[in-house]
Amino acid sequence: DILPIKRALISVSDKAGLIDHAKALAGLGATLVSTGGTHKAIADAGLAVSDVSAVTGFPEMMDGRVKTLHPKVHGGLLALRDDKEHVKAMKEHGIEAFDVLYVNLYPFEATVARGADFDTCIENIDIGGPAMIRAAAKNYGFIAVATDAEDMAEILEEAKAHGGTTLALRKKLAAKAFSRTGAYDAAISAWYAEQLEDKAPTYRALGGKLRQSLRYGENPHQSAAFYVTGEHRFGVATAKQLQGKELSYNNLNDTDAAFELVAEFDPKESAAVAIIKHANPCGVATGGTLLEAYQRAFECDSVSAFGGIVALNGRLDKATAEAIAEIFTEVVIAPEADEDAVAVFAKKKNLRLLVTGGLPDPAKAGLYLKTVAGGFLTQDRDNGRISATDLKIVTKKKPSDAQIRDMIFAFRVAKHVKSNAIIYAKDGATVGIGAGQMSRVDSARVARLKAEDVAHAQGWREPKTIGSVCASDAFFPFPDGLLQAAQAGSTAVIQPGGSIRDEDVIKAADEAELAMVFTGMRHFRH
Ligand code: 93A
Repeated sequence: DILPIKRALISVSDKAGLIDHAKALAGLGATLVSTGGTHKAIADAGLAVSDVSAVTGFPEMMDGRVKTLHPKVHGGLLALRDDKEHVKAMKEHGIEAFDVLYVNLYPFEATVARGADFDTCIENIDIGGPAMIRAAAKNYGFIAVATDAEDMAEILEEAKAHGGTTLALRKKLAAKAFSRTGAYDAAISAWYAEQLEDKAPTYRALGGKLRQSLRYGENPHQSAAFYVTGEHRFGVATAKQLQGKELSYNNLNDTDAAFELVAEFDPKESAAVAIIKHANPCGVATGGTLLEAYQRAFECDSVSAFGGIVALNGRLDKATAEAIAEIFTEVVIAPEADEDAVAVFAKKKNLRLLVTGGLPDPAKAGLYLKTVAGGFLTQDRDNGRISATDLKIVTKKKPSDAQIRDMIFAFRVAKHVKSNAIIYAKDGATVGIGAGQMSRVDSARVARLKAEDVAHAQGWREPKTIGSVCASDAFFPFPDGLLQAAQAGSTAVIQPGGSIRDEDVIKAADEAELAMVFTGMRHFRH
């Protein structure tokens, strides 16, 4: 089943590595046939190559839309050479067989990604390329098909070792070829659906440029796309993906939540790591090395961290990458990554690694959008941040410096947690997070429960909420939520204040011997 390479057809848009591959093919004694641009590149390198128009007897025409769509090409790709009728047809019509097809397609995905206009995207839909790829893949018994430089390298390696390609390799390449054309068509259909529904002009009017048609939205029956506004220099919208599968709508949403959260913490002051699930953090930690911060963030709720998204505010190093790689993680995002850290993830094919070059500025103004039935709401980005000087101590007990540091940390985290948000924190790390409950008391209870579960699972004597601080994204309307925090073991509380029952809440805090501060700023996130 060894098929020698006597004749190869090459038609590639991405010409990286082309000359080396053409040389190697020629070195194996193969005759080369190519389309216009590819032909020129090979001929310029001084190699013998014939033009496909010499094979078809037709010039490339209609701006190159028709160059390889001809029986002399497709007959040579599809003919079953052990079938008498096929062989007869080849002889009759002067069709010569190809043993290798190397095609990479018009860069449709990249054209959409750079925000090209409709007509340019259409012109970048390859027709002849996929037709040849599918023909050769169907006829894997008699031809090897390469859809990228890696495939070509594999073909050459085998041909050098065995004098031709094996059936096993040809089958493997055929399977890959169909998945390539399938993905290509999926990208086209997703982009087209987006255009038809005429959403693009609206989004563009809002200042967005289509970066990517997404496979689907929050759920598979929702179409979705990713637009870039250029509002932030560094962030999810400008991130470079170093590895892993295509990011989904939910990935992007959660990754943004994670990265905007760690950006609250200046890397010059401390390392910060956040682990996110469903847009809420299940652990955030600051201080020490990135590895230590990751371990402490993970410890907050290691069960939920499975399948999470990890954001770092500093350069990803090897040790931290190794710790992250110990469990299944969907996405890792960091401003930068060491080469040996990237290498750690290379084995984790499904893990997506993003680098951004910097952090989004949490203090930057910006626009926030949300649709409602029949309209949309806009508001400023929540870029509010409090510091120690904004705090008003309202209880008899004064918080210590360490408590103030933890309270500011916890309140910054609360800003990134769905309301009602309650955060217990200690030593610069969250130890219990209650998110998205309809009552504040329940959020306080959920946060405590999570901390107790972790303590139980780890075999600790007591939950880490003992001696913690408690942050609430909005005021306590009644003393009950505050008392929950006291029962959980918190000794200091940070909250906006401003309830008509503040007096009752302060009294309850004094009775429970809590220190409490008001921020005067609320961080609802609905
Ligand atoms: O415009 S096409 O759809 N019509 C064709 O007949 C055709 N044949 C090959 N595009 C076609 N190709 C594509 O041209 C290949 O898939 C490849 O991406 C590109 C190579 O063109 P050139 O060799 O002129 O740079």
